[in-house]
Amino acid sequence: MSIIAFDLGASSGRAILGRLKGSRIETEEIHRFANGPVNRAGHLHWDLDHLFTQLQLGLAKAKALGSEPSSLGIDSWAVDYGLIGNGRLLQAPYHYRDHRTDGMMERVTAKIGKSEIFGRTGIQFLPFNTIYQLAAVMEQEPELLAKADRFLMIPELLRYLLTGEMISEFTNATTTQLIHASTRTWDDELISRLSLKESLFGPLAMPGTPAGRLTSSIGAETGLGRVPVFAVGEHDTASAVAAVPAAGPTFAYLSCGTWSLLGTEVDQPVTTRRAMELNFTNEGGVGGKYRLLKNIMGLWILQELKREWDGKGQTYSFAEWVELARQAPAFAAWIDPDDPVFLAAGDMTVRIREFCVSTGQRAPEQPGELARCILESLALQYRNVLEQTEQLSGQHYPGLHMVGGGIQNGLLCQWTANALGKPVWAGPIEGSAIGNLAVQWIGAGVIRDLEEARAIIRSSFAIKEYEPREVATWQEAYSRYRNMSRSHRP
Ligand code: ADP
Ligand code: LRH
Repeated sequence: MSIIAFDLGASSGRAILGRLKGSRIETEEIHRFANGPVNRAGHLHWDLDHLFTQLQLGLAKAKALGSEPSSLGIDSWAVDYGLIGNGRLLQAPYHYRDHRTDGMMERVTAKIGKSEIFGRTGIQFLPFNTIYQLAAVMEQEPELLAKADRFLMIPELLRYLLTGEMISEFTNATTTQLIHASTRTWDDELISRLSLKESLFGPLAMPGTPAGRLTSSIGAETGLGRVPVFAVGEHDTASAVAAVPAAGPTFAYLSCGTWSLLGTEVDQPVTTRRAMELNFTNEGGVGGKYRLLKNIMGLWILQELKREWDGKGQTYSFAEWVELARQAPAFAAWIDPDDPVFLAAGDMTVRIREFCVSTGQRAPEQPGELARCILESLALQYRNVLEQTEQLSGQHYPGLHMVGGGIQNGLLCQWTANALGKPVWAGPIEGSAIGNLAVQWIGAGVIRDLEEARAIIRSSFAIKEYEPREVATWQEAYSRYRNMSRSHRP
């Protein structure tokens, strides 16, 4: 019996068919498609129609393969949402990198202090958190909020189109920065202090709960019938963390895709002053856990560099970019990948060069030099954030689990091991989709719990170990990187 995971990343989406054979998971990628922002009247949006069409195509492919899925689940990137009025989507969802939120976080936190927001929600301050997006709508498009009667996040919107039911999901909801960290439900006080309607925010389903069935029309169109749909860890990072093949409760992970999410799993949120100063987050996890982690800008910078050079007619695949980086001189220049200058879409070459010049470094010029600068900087920043995770959790991690599409970049995995002076265990690549499948099986009672799911994942997928090399050289590089990034930050 198969089940389907739809995993929608910021750069690509996929449908993965999963089967559990004894205590072994088998997966088959049946559909993959490109995803990205669309520019409409000067604003960045997501094309929900495109995503929905791709979901339907995925279902059709499952049927064509003779599969009769017993359930499906959808996960996607966090924070983005749509507003529903009279059952209809009022506007294409905005992309979290759209500029309409510029300055909104500062405005909201001037009214409700940062310590209060963090104390209540435990969520990191990112300028695109839903709370600041909604504050922007309130200022810029109040008529839209007046018409809205329901708020749904991306997987929930798609689930609604598939099933006709509007159900919010806990892990993704935490990324709005509107969920109370200890009650694990909408923070009505915070919501009303923002002058938002409490009625917009519906009841929350926990990962692994049934959330409707395909409507009869979609069931008939696809020929699959009224397949049950689960609420899974609908935040892709929650699904990715669920799939980390760790053997015990104490582990560190890096979910490596468009973003790099590095941290650990905890039983209770860490909402100390230090956690706030380091801008860590406590996002809701699968199995009642919290994900204590930090966002690192990640391979987004390389994706945008690639897109820019593609546009200039110099087209390289990711594998070629990695090769170019390998051949470029080592430790020539670094960026602080988390500098806000790298957040927005657009040309990265000039921003990287300007960053290097402003920090007294020689600016990289050639594609390989630029790629090397990004990848070395990411590896060094991973060490920095792993040390911060250890500080906050009081735990020591013997190595780092890496999951996600970014682990296809073996050079980055090796450099991460070198920078940490610890081994990296890379796998599985499709972490989010596998976590999505696992939560459906837990919901169906086929897998007992998260611990059993991780044991099954551990024995089902190849995990590649990278032993640290050139540790002394990287240690010295790390000291210089820290001085560079410390002196740059205000
Ligand atoms: P998301 O789910 O956020 O869209 P993925 O997990 O699919 O992201 O990871 C995408 C990243 O994986 C790309 O930015 C790229 O850097 C990296 N990547 C993909 N394919 C390869 C490859 N063949 N070699 C090296 N890196 C790759
Ligand atoms: C990764 C991710 C991350 C969020 C960002 C918006 O795909 O979900 O966890 O912070 O996208």
